[in-house]
Amino acid sequence: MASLNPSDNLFDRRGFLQKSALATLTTLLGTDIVFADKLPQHYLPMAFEVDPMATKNKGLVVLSDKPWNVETPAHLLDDAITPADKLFIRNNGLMPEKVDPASWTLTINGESVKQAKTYKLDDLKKHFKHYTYQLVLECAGNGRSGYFPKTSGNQWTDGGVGCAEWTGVRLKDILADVGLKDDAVYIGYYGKDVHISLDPKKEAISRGVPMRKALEDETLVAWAMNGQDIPLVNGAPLRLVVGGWPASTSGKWLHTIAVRNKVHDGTKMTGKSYKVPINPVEPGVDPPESQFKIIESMPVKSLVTFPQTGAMLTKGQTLNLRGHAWAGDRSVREVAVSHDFGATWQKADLKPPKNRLAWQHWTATIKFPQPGYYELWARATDDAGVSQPMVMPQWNPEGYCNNACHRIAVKVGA
Ligand SMILES: Nc1nc2c(c(=O)[nH]1)N[C@H]1C(S)=C(S)[C@@H](COP(=O)(O)O)O[C@H]1N2
Ligand SMILES: [Mo]
Repeated sequence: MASLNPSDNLFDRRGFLQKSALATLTTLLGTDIVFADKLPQHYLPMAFEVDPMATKNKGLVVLSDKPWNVETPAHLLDDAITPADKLFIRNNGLMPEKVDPASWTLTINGESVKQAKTYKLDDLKKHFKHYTYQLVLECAGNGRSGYFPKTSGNQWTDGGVGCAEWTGVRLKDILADVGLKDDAVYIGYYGKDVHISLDPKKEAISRGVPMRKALEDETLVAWAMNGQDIPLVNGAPLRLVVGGWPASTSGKWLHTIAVRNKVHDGTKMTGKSYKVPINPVEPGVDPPESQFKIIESMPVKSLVTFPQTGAMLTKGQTLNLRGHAWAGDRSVREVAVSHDFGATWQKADLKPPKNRLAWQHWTATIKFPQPGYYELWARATDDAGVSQPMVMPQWNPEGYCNNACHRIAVKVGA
């Protein structure tokens, strides 16, 4: 719909939209930008960045097909619990074509086990107590497309996240049964997928977490998702589920867990993968490897899942806006929404999580003062008082952890 001439000088000296530019935008939009005077510096309404009014009825979006990476548009994440057909897919290599649960085994080995031990999948189910938790999985690269300058990797928008209900046994129960040495520092997983080059000596990915996270109650070795077998793409028949941390730590097609006496050094634990600079860098600056640290708990974030961006509302209609919020290892204390580019905020009604590390649902009722174009923003604050940034957060060379406020665009008819 709206298109702008890139040579147009839209902003004045101070970075605010020029009056003349505003007139052009209004013509292109076909309606008034109601809170145009509240637009932050250098802020271009969404309608001119992407085309929010044209995304209606779009399904899941394939970001790459080899390896397979698929994201879920925000409005398709409206369910309280993400159903299997709406959970994003992030593969680093080529997934196994088929798996056999009857012969599947899990081996626990590594420098820091007293003795390696192998369990059949059935034995895991028989020997250990079962637990079910709702756990948020979010790819650390979710939101990458929002970084400028652009960083390489899959250009996730908002949909590399979901919260399903996982059933399995606690990793800590298995590790206690195996017996650990005092020098255990980290765990590392190994999965049955293969490197994209088909070189059997290379792994697609082999990441892990420190013992303190591995031993949490909610860290599961799971065989079921939403009460059914895990879908093959999401790691059947067995996967690790580590809620609140980069989902890259939740190993799929899991066959081995190594208990390490040092930080796990598998594929994508080294180099700059899943790491951010220790000290904040100027956008575009890529410091040496020694200046990076591993991402642990993910930052506070939220999504507007209803309505869909592009919704057309009638004059006088009140809108029941809703979505989810999550905060890595923390919980969410408050969600606020704005319909005037962040000039004023209204507190949303926020539910507690079903269990630790589950996402929380929120709703808010919006009344619009007059017809025109609006953007609706949501902003979550975690239990430590940390909120989502309204614009791009700290830029980093690999484009991780973009937790800027999600916003949708709506029009209210005259
Ligand atoms: N074995 C294996 N486990 C893996 C991956 C992978 O490619 N292979 N991808 C990781 C990454 S980067 C993410 S974000 C999540 C994605 O889980 P999903 O595809 O079930 O949504 O799985 C993680 N576990
Ligand atoms: Mo990921």
